[in-house]
Amino acid sequence: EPPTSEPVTTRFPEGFLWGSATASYQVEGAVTEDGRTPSIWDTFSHTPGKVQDGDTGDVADDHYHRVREDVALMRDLGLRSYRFSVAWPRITPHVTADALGDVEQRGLDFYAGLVDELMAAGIAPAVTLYHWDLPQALEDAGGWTDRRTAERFGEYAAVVARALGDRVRTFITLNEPWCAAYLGYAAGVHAPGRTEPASALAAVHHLNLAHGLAARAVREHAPDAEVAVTLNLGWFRAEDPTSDADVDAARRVDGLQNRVFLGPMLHGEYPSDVLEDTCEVTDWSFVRVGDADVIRQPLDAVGLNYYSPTVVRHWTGVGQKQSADGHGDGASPWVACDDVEFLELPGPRTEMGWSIDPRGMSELLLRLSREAPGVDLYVTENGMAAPDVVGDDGVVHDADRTAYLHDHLAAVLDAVEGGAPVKGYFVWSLLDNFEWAYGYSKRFGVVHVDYETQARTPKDSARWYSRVAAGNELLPTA
Ligand code: PNW
Repeated sequence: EPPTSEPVTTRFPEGFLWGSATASYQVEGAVTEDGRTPSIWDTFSHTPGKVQDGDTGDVADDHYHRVREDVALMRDLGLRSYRFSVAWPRITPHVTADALGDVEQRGLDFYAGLVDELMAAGIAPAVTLYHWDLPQALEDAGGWTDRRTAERFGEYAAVVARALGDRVRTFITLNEPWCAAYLGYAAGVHAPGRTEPASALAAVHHLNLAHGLAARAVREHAPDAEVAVTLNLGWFRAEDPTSDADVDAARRVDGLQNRVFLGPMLHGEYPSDVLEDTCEVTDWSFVRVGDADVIRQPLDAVGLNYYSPTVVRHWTGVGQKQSADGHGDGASPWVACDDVEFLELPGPRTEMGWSIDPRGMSELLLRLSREAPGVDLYVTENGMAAPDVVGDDGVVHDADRTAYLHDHLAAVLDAVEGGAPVKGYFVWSLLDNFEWAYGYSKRFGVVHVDYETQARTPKDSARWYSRVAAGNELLPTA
């Protein structure tokens, strides 16, 4: 059984923002419409063997054509915010490493129309500027290993901020740069599918730089909006907290996943232990004088994406190495961590194989509140993949997902109780969608999508979540 904490109060703070989240490539489809050019995910998903069952985002949830219906759905569920991402190749489809190129008005109009629909429905837009769909032309010139990608990203951010900044409450510069860098450039399981550890660290730095440049651009061109970043921080524990070697393993992975972003973004420097741990892989010569000042920008909010806990131990080099991070056979996202083992935890898992432990969510929110005093916090993603259990009534009865959401919302209340300024929660995801390398085989939605008909049907979890949002209070699951 997952450890379920019973919070002191079941009420959320006044004005708590109840939302749901999606990402452009996962839901939009319409990949060749209105001037959009390919992103690295079009290329990757169309490369045989990269995505399960050969699935692509060509159609996805057809959200591009169903925006009105999807906004009405959110309104009917009583959700008060929608976190979506802007597809960069819709906005500047002819960007090159050296020039942003023309702005595609039809792309901007699509997002402006979505924002207007949301506002009319009383739903606050939270816009992610980068959720992994890098224009392919930029990858061809080096992608995130090339600093010009960060420079162009700052210019693109200015375009979006100018166009939407009068109505958008929150701009999120990046979604999960950990995934973009390490899954894309080291493990190769995400686009662009490269397996080059040194490139992954260059990508980390240029994503940090991109964040800083975009944060600055949003501040300038959308002065009334909140500036935020979304990180998937890991909750790492040593298997044996009395073992120095295990504790050191936890320190290393915390450095690679958490502090390599939090350090420069919040404190203006890379942690020296991370630089040392990775010195065999790279000399970090891509970091230039002045970059630290660009990356450390004042932030109004930090978004946490949290799904699962991680327990590590030092690997002695003897026997079969455990790798519960799902990268057992292939290249690892864990650069310079050959001596770290990722343990299979006992207890419940989601359909992704990810262990469930909501304590990580409260711990990470509390950590952020200490490390970033005065900065608001959001849970920008949390949710669970689960197989469909369709009843005779045609409705998905996803009791496991409802329990998962309940226990994680209880963890949010714990964090609030402990002083963390959590201002909102976005369930991942509004809709079943293209789950990256898993294609359509994994369903994260609180609303079911029939991929034949594109019919949307709220699952039990959506009904429950809707009642929680309406009352601003955690409810029992049954
Ligand atoms: C996040 N991992 O992705 C993303 O922001 C979403 O787009 C995605 O659909 C969601 O979580 C569910 O997976 C992740 O391998 C992908 O550790 C992979 C990992 C973590 C997060």
